[in-house]
Amino acid sequence: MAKPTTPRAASAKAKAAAPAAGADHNRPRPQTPADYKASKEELLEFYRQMVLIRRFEEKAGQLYGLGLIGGFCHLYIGQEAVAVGIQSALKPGKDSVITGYRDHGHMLAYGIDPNVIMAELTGRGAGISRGKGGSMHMFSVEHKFYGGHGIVGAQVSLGAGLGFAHKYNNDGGVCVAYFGDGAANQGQVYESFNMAELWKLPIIFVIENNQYAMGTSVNRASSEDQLYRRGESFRIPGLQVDGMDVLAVRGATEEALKWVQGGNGPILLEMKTYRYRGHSMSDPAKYRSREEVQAMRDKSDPIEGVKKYLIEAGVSEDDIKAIDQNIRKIVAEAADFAESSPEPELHELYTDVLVEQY
Ligand SMILES: Cc1ncc(C[n+]2csc(CCOP(=O)(O)OP(=O)(O)O)c2C)c(N)n1
Ligand SMILES: [Mg+2]
Repeated sequence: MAKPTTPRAASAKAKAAAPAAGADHNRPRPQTPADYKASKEELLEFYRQMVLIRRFEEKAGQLYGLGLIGGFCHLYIGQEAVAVGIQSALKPGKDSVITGYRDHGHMLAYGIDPNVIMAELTGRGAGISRGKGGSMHMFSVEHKFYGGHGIVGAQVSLGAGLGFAHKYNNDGGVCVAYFGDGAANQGQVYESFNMAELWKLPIIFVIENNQYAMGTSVNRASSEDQLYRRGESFRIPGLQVDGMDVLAVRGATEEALKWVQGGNGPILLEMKTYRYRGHSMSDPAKYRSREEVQAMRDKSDPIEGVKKYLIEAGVSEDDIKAIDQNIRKIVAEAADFAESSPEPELHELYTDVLVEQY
């Protein structure tokens, strides 16, 4: 079994890719980002959002076990700092986001109501996709959140389209297209890279490198496992970031936004992160040891990391506990709502399946 490197060991917070051999050394490069300097209030908000994602996902896992959630369900536990750090730098209603099927955490980080996300998971009419999308197919046009996609890598091409729309409409927005380390080996990703750079589209490609694609470690599946270099042959610069540290994530996002908004075209962020749970709810867990997962939890947990920052900023343990209790209440209410609200009516079977826009 190939042993993945830990996010912290692999990068000193963030590093920029060296230009590839033979590259044009005169062209500008993004700066190596610094960690974001958060105020106490911002740290509290990061903590609140990350704990919300963690507790929400734990509850979703429980509801799945009880048979209340059907179909697929991919939990985001361990990766919270990525969505929270990036979303915090975006302009709500202006910038757009698209991701794969591991999408609940992204929606929560976007401030979408936990009740309607949980109700979608349980297939209820009050769910964000009216109970017909489920875990992998959630959207909120209002929040410019464009899903939720089950085809590995497909969202990257769709994201390039969103980037194109921002440019075409000259609306000043930026698209963030998330995908996994496994998706990084899909062909359409590179077709999208080519067009995005050629047309200087305002898009940030974010690889959430959680070290595994289902049961295959990135080192086993990738000839170039330093994924932040993957855009270089298209002249897309890359940054590798400690995705377990929300301040490193936010700092890199600031740099990426500066790059894209400066008219330089796309940029690639590789977030080194880790998922604690199985790929989906059925996972034989034979491809890594318990010790590996435990070591990551002990050394690099993103929530414990923010807690440390909070304590350094003078926030008391009691204040932190009060946030934890409040989040437990919000999640319990979301679960109650999701269990008690009705399933969609039969006559709704064919409604809202296709949105026609001309
Ligand atoms: C085109 C396509 N091929 C294969 C699958 C099956 N599949 C679903 S998830 C997955 C692994 C993807 O891993 P990664 O991109 O690292 O994302 P992660 O699950 O780690 O978030 C695969 C192979 C799929 N859904 N779509
Ligand atoms: Mg992965």
